[in-house]
Amino acid sequence: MTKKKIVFSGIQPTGDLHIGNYLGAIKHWVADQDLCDSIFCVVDLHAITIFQDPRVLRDKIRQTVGLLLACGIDPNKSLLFVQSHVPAHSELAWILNCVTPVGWLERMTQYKDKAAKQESVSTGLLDYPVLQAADILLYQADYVPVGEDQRQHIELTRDISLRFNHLYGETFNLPDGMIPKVGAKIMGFDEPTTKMSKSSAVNQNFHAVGLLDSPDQVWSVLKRATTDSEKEIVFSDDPKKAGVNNLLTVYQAFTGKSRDEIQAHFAGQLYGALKRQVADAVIEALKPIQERYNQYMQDATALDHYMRAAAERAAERSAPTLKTVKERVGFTLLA
Ligand code: AQP
Repeated sequence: MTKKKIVFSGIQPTGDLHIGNYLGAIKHWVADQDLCDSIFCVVDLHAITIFQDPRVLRDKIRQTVGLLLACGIDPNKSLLFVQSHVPAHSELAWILNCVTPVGWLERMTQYKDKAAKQESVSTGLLDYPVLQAADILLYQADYVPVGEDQRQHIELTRDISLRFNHLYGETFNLPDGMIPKVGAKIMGFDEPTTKMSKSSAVNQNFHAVGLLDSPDQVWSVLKRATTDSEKEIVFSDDPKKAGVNNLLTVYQAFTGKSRDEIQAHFAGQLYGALKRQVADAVIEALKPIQERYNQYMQDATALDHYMRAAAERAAERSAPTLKTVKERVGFTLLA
């Protein structure tokens, strides 16, 4: 029997997960669980690269674990754990810091975008992709399923892997990013030329649809979605049609229908009808997720128990790679 490919991906507990996170990443994590040896992580160490209110963060970490389970991550098939519960991530990140030139990090577009919005930029924000590389390389992942925004970070992980291997001998795998064909970059409904993001959703009330939003909330966002002054309902790369294109992309990703089928269906309809049907498709997809989420969150003890067991499994799995790395760089290991 051929060995299953190792898949690793993470998500930040920085706010309410939205349909962009779902369509760009989570949905594919769920779909590939049977085929792959999957490892998923709630990356709370990444979250604090920008200040988080500790009480809110604590809740969001639990909520994110509950939501991922509710979306269909199956603990019997995949390993889902919280990053700060496994110290090996921080340890490997430090070692990788020492082989990563600062210039590589200063070039990252996500760093530049996020730094531009901060009064004071933490060293952690600059270092974010090195911690991400540590997450991935610690498990010798073959594939990293992510949205389009993470493409550059995966390239950097490969560069760090190559550099470490060059300096210290073959140690890490070279992981590949897996970016979906549909839904890799869902845009904000208020500003369809900007990526939908949790942090923007906090200040702008029709930016995103959250996975826990009620049908009324979903409709209140979608009915205000920015479109254009034309009438044509078509997929288009024209920035002027970005709003309509985004609505159609969300519809396509949730219904699984083809582009041709969708364009034929909406031909001659008005934008109001498009928005209503997109909202209905979203509401229908979110309903079972929300029902399962409410069940998971009712039993806090079971969730804690799950998180502890998962952290132990992750620590066990990551230990051999960390040990090899320490040996390679010349640390003295105690027997
Ligand atoms: N708009 C999006 N469309 C498609 N995929 C997306 N992802 C994020 N936004 C979109 C993918 O979701 C996964 C988890 O993302 P993350 O939480 O680790 O961080 P992020 O990319 O920084 O997400 P946000 O929502 O924009 O969070 P904040 O505002 O806190 O920075 C990743 O695979 C990502 O590609």
